[in-house]
Amino acid sequence: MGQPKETIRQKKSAKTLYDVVMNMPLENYEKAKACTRELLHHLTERGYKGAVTSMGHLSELKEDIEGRFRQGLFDKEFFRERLGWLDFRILNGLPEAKSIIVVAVPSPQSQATFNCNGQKWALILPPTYVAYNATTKQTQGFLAQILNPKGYDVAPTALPLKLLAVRSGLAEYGRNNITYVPGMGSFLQLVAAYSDLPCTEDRWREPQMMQRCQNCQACQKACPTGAIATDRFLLHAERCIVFHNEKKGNVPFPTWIDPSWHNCLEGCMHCQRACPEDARFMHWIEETEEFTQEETALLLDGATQDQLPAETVRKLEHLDILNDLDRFPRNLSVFFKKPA
Ligand code: B12
Ligand code: SF4
Ligand code: SF4
Repeated sequence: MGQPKETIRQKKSAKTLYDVVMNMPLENYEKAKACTRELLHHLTERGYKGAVTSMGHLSELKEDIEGRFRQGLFDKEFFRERLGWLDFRILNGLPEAKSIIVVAVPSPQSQATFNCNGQKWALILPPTYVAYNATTKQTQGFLAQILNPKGYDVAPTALPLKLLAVRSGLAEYGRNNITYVPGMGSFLQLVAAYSDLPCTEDRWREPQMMQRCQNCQACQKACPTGAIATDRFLLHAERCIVFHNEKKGNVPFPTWIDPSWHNCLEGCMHCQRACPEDARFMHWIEETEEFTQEETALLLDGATQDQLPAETVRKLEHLDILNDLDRFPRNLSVFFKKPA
């Protein structure tokens, strides 16, 4: 009581929020605040969840990843192949960006059934695999549709989305290193965009693990490769099946991967299937296709797009796996060699 307003603000708030409040005419601040509220409301109406954080935190995201790199915590091949493209500069314009918007979009599993040797093999494609790029574009378009009429713009990012979502207050980490949003489990795709919408309510925080994980190791026990290790929280990503079954088709699986560990056409669901937070989403399968004995044989043989019947191409397009044809001989053969 009785303290000058400025001192109170300085004490309570993160410097970035303070900067926003102090450097902006009050009416602009109120406009941004109302606009953020409206944006979050529109996202909720669509079944999404979102958070807006200040651009001031970009350097912390960068340092988090680069710091771990300097400490030698990433396998070199994994880092080069999977994280080398991260970029903490604002890409594609919007030099006036003031915030980063991160959105969780609910995402189901899909299923491809293959007929081989008189048996059916129903293989899952995990959440996010179908329409990944389309979901990103549509969500960024949706943000633009809401913000453009208010005079704000959006631009794409190339950021580590889980870290961003957790630190922005939208999600929490599971022990399996996947992020969870209340009401969505881990069945979600993360999408982010830079915006010149000022951040008026920053919930930036240290990385959080779900409370539920404190007394649970179900994912760790279910992971056959030891990727979810006991020696540290950070995933041993080079041990994750997903890292290997998403590689180009001419790269064979390492010999230490037991064929019985494979459980998806691409990706892996062992640690999500074991997770009590995901139990109620496990039967959520949307897009499905079945491939005949002849189609399966062609895919196993490594047929290219122009060697496939139009109907097969349609099915593959529907499941968004037409560009992954080169992986099929490797990824499928492990199942057909296993006992059903
Ligand atoms: C590279 C990558 C992979 C790699 C590496 C995964 C990994 N865990 O890093 C591989 C190919 C293995 C992979 C697999 C999968 N992926 Co992927 N992948 C990515 C990508 C491109 C980058 C992820 C990344 O930033 N990794 C770098 C590490 C360092 O970041 P991090 O995992 O957040 O690690 C932080 C924590 O460990 C934390 N930390 C460290 N110590 C401690 C201690 C405590 C106590 C706490 C709380 C935190 C903490 O600090 C680290 C950051 O420095 C993102 C897309 C994107 N643009 O971000 C998708 C993304 C992460 N993938 C996604 C999915 C769906 C998957 C799979 C679930 C798919 C599947 N079912 O097959 C699996 C999950 C495997 C797993 N258990 O993590 C989704 C995740 C959605 C969600 N619900 O979280 C993303 C976000 C794509 C998207 N747009 O939605 N993926
Ligand atoms: S996705 Fe599979 S291999 Fe990767 S951490 Fe989870 S259970 Fe382990
Ligand atoms: S299985 Fe258990 S420890 Fe693993 S993410 Fe789910 S709640 Fe957390």
